Amino acid sequence: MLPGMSGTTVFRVPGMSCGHCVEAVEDELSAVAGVESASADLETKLVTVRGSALDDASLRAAIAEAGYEAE
Ligand SMILES: [Cu+2]
Repeated sequence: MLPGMSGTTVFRVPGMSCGHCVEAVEDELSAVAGVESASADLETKLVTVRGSALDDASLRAAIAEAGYEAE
């Protein structure tokens, strides 16, 4: 991996309301290419995605696939 290619992206997903929402979002994001970890926080509604060469559109599409919208 090239230096500088690894990073963190944070999305706000206000529609998450319970643990199942969190799991659904994390599961979909984990399946995206380059994603090393995806962690959603129910209280802050923030989803933190870590990985390499993350593609913003792909991550947003995964969140949409889970049934939610990233702000
Ligand atoms: Cu829920």
